[in-house]
Amino acid sequence: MRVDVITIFPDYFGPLELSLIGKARGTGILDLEVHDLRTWTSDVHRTVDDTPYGGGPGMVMRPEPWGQALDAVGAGTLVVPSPVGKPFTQADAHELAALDHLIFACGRYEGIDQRVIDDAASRMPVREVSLGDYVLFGGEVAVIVIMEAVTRLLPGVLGNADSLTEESHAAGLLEAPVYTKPAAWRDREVPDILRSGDHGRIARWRRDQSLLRTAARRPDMMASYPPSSLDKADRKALDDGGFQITPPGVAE
Ligand code: JAH
Repeated sequence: MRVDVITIFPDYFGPLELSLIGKARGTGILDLEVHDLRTWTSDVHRTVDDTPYGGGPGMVMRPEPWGQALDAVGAGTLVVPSPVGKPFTQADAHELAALDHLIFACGRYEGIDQRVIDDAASRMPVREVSLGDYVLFGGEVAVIVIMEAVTRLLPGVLGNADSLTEESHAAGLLEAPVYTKPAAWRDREVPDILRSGDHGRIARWRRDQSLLRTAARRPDMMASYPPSSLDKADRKALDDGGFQITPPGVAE
């Protein structure tokens, strides 16, 4: 996979050398280039921002350097982190992991002149994505997050292929808690069931924990979980945990 990152702060991406992303780079799985947007300025001050038309606070990124930068890296799928983007999900990470050229545009200030995104969209797929409902100083940290989510899905990167298949089985619910040795630590014991060797009961316990955690912490996820995916044992776990569930075929 080819990845181009365009930013006014290339130094943000230095730590990627150390991580799994760096390992993927070494193997030829990932060809990553980080570009300084100021490369494509022509004035002595290498200006990347200007005042907003219509007034208002802050500054907006000028279109000319962005246009030249995007022309230089060529066509791919343009990913633009923004607080006004669509929520970025694990499904998006899988879709991006299947592509061979990603271009990440890191905005700063109040954002990038909208014509840059509209012009790019006339030549290539563009995704404006948000990592959550909060505002950062710029897109750099969001790009690092998205790159980590995507590159760990590339064939040959994770190392433990089982982790990815297990993940997809549990899709739509939070994972159960995990434990390792020692069996007792600071008077706290690992649940007996996990040490029983009874794989059937362990799977049931983990399923119950997933359901109860999701219902308690992520009512939004629980509400969109297909009721047809809840069997008798699932419903009992939720009911025993004090969570209200609508039986199948009963309208609200
Ligand atoms: C802020 C450009 N949803 C996380 C997120 C992503 C990007 C930005 N903020 C939050 C951002 C200022 C300028 C991008």
